[in-house]
Amino acid sequence: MSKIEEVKAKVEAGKTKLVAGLVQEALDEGNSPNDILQAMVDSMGVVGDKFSSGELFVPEMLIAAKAMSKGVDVLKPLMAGDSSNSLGTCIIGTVEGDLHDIGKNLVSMMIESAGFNLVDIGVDVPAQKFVDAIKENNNVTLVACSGLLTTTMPALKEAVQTIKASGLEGFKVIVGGAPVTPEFAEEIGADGYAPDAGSAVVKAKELVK
Ligand code: B1M
Repeated sequence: MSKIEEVKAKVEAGKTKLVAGLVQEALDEGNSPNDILQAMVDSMGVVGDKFSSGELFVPEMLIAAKAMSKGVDVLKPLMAGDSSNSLGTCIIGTVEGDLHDIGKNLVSMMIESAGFNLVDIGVDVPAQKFVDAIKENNNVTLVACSGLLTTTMPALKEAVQTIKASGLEGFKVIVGGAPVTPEFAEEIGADGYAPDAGSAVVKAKELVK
């Protein structure tokens, strides 16, 4: 088994203590951070499928997520890019009722690398908290709302509409997460949508330029 396959297997199995070391070994073998990251994202897909089919339960999903986070911590410094913060401040959070944060954290990592000052307001974020964060931070140019559950799509809508109704200006709102579609993003009044962390950066730069 290659190191990258080992990383994948240990994330799936939720081996929290082993993943960071294996990610480092995979890097030492010459694998790129992107390939290792993709392997871990694939693992979460497998975990999700096993959850859907009743093979795994919430605690196993949680521990796999923790294992992946340990691996991402090792990759984060290697994916750092422009630290000038020249693109302004980005407020990011997962919407109310939703505890999923791996996707948000990956989007955060990429957006920060692109040159934004990143303010992560966490998970289960009520709509008004996005507005408060915009008021509390300087030079906010982007607000990013993540949602992973079909049941929290209404919360995504509420977040975007509350932000838009606040009367605050000078920023764009981008949404994303597995159940979100470009049509839904448009329908709820978001300025942009991205299907993954890589395209979130492209869209973020396009929106604030
Ligand atoms: Co949950 N979960 N989960 N879960 N979980 C999913 C999402 C699910 C698809 C699993 C399944 O059934 N196959 C399913 C949702 C079904 C649906 O709504 N259609 C589900 C469910 C049902 C639930 C619970 C309801 C289970 C229960 O309690 N019965 C519960 C809800 C809790 C809550 O939030 N209130 C729950 C709980 C959990 C854990 C807490 C155990 C854990 C999360 C831990 C954590 O995040 N710290 C968990 C996990 C780990 C998953 C899966 C397995 C993995 C999620 C993940 O991290 N993926 C997931 C199955 C799956 O994804 N296939 C599942 C990897 C990550 C990199 O991808 O988050 O999609 P993702 O992010 C991507 C893109 O979506 C996009 O870019 C990211 C990177 O490319 N993106 C954006 C995300 N945000 C973006 C924002 C943007 C742009 C792009 O702009 C702002």
